[in-house]
Amino acid sequence: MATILVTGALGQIGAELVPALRARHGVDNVIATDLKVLPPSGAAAIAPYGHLDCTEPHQLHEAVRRYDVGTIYHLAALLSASAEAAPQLAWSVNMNGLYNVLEVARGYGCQVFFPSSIGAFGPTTPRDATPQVTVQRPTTIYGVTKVAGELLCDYYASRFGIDTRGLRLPGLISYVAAPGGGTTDYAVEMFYHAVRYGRYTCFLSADTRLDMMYMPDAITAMMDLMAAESGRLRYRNAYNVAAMSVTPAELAAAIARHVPGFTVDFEIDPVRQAIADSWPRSLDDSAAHHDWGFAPRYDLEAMTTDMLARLKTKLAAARNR
Ligand code: NAD
Ligand code: AKB
Repeated sequence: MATILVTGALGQIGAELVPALRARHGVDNVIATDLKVLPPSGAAAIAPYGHLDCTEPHQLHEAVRRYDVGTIYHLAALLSASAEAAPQLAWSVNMNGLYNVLEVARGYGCQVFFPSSIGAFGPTTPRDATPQVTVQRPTTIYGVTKVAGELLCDYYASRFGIDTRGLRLPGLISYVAAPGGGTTDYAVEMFYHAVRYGRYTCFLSADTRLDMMYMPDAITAMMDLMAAESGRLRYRNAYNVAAMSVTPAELAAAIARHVPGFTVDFEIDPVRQAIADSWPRSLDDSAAHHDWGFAPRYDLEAMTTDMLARLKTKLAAARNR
């Protein structure tokens, strides 16, 4: 088979997508790449691994040629809060990086996965049961790059016949790798602080409602979308997907049912609160259910139970090392 290349593979999603792809397609058929240069022992642990800066077209071209790549999962990007702190860099990585990926895909006929986000919507979007097709006027640089990315992927599909596919992902909750500078990071931080300290100071207000998903469901969704029969996909770029719509107060209550005495207080970060307030509270993901069988397994309670159990095991193992 032609191999799979993952950009931004050392991030929150890549840390779990790469092992899942390798389990399905074979270790040597999945090339992990990232901007980060790893020491030889680190690179060997996740081999095949290579340094790749997606803003450098020749590096992408060389990797795709050398490894006979047929599919690219393009994860490299700056997330919403990091992007707002460095808008010019965010444009360069998120837009030029995607453009370079699409151009190399055009040259070599690769299939491309592009992760869009709830950040592709803005304050004028209907905030509840946000439709698949609706107003997209985001007010963050992250959102601007996500909408432009969706459109660019659509363009490469219709103009050049490139098999581009995408998801509008909600905030992802996971325990393997830390999140990388997003607005929904509070949800992951809350779990770590609950296990370590029994208390957490949240940077979003108690009633800020956003969609979330547990990472195993996100990984399954990405792989299922990429394997779906092409003719069934009415919306290539990108499908709304969600699993639970929660507030910090509701997440704290769910954790407290397992961690007695857990408390949360609030110190609002105005930048991230403004970003969250411009995003939908819940997405309508019926098109994903209908077109390619999207079916998340984890609701708030199931995710919380699994997340706490795995995090406790992970942190205990780290302590005993
Ligand atoms: P992350 O920040 O954890 O990881 C991104 C990775 O990209 C990092 O390892 C970083 O080193 C790498 N990177 C940065 N600049 C690069 C460059 N120039 N070339 C190559 N690599 C570079 O992000 P993530 O959470 O894994 O998200 C991956 C993708 O999914 C992003 O496009 C993000 O917008 C999208 N997404 C994530 C979430 C979420 O909650 N995690 C939600 C919606 C969408
Ligand atoms: C972020 O908060 O930036 C991401 C996202 C929802 O796109 N987690």
